[in-house]
Amino acid sequence: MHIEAVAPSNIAFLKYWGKRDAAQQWPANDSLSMTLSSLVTTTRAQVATSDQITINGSLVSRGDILGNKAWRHLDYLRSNEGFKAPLEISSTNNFPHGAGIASSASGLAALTLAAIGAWTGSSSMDMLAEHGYTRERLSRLAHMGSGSAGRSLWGGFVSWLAGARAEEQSFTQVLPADHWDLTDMIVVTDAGEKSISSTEAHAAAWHSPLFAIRLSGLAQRQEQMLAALKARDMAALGPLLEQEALEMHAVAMTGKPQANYLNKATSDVIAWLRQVRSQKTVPAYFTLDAGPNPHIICATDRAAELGYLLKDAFPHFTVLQSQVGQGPVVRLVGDSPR
Ligand code: 2P0
Repeated sequence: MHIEAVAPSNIAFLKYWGKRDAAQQWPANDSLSMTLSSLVTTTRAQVATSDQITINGSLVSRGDILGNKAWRHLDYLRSNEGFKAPLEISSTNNFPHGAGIASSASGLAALTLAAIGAWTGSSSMDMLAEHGYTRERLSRLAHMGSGSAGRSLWGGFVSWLAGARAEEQSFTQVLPADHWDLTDMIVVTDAGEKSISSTEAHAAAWHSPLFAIRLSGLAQRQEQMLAALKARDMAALGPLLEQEALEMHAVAMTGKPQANYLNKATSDVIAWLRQVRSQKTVPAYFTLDAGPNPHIICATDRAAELGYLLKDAFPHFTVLQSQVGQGPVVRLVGDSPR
């Protein structure tokens, strides 16, 4: 029998960009995200005679680009939590890896849950909590693998607070999934690997002359964004989402080294969306992850119409669609091959 964890990806409305302390994964600022319902990583773990990690059907080793983060995190979890047993782990994403769709968030969250689940014999979130692994504690562990993974432990709208010291950072759900029925339509302009990893770009941000300016305005934006979310006010939330995404990319583009994640199609989709809005067709706004694929946020009751318009304007791009997710699930599964 295996422990299976299904963990969601998330899209940041307020971005985690820059670390105060890389060793402790202490972010430069608070961030705020929407958990995604349909972009998930499914990871199975089982106690075995030696460690093994399979990602999307391929065995990965410590030296592989694809496997490196997972191995480092497995090593970290084992030494930090004091477990000894080797684990056989296999993981699959239902969306393209490395396309700026935060596969590290869902991937490292699912790995944390599956590994701790297998070591403690816990086949649900409740059983994990009974073994002392509360959602908060699991968030802190997952975030050591990838910062944004800490937010993927929660459903709905999720806050990662930086705190005054690294030990004081915390993850919480600020609003539940059913608070506001939003849809994220991800226009996949390029599903390839990104040229510079987020981890490198977090360090490069400190060298951007725009970074200090960005940090000085974030508390106010955070307050406004939370108010817009609480009020379910798209006209207030939308411009904040776009300003935040463009500002993060302005910092990325002016860091050292520069991180240019956007492509021509990104600009085309953004220009098209502005036009859609100016014609008062659908109130929808974009945000961006560390990649070229615009995430278009709208009320779910307008998503079908937006999808139709998108298909008409960009017939060659895949559009991934997701609503607000409930958070991860942990369960016991049989040994059938995957
Ligand atoms: C976020 N991103 O808040 C921001 C916005 C991308 C754009 O967190 O070094 O993969 O593993 O902690 O979490 C991507 O960075 O970086 C990210 P590490 P991570 O979602």
